[in-house]
Amino acid sequence: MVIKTMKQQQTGFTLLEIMIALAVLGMVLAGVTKIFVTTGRYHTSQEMTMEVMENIRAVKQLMTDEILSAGCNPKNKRRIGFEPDTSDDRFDTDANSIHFTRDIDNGDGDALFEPDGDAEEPEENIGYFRGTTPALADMLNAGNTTPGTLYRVSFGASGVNSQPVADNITDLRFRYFDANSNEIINPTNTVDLDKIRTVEVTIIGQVQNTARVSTAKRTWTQQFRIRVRNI
Ligand SMILES: [Ca+2]
Ligand SMILES: [Ca+2]
Ligand SMILES: [Ca+2]
Repeated sequence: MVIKTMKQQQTGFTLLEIMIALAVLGMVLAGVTKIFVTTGRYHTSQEMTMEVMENIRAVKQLMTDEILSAGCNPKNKRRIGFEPDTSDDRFDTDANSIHFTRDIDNGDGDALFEPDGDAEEPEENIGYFRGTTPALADMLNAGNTTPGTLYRVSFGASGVNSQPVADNITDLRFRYFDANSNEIINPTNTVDLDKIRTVEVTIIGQVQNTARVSTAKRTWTQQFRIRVRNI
């Protein structure tokens, strides 16, 4: 009789049992969902970090290649090198920007190294600066940690062309050193500019994890020195 009663009880679930089972399942699913969301955010943050790092690495390579050939002037027909600009803070050679010329081609469209005595081709007249937009009013000074874009400028016959090369950049700083490793602070004239032998570049990129309650910002710094070959 006792056995029969137990068998009868085992034939189905009571409403209470189903409710408890559903509640437990709900809690388990909530936990699993939370893990997935957390993992997803982790990956997004990792991807952002990788993207910023890759961008800065690419810019470092580009800047190194270009600054290495600053002042390249085999024909020596005119002054070529680091450029002053008294009217526009984006286009001078100081702490927040760099501007240089080099004679590496004649602009005939082939890929040969053909210096022709001038630096009139777009690839021969290059600059870098940082801003929230390419406009002078939105330029960011060295030490201003507002996230901005690093722009590469080329000065050609068709005008000034500012191209974004890296986003989320929270600092860009240039320092200049002469042959004796003495720092040249704010070189304003060609006499000072022609003494530059080494350029130190500091680029800081930011990755902010928006999923976190904390406002802590993670940054990634690249600092490198380029010994100029041609001056
Ligand atoms: Ca400047
Ligand atoms: Ca050529
Ligand atoms: Ca040229």
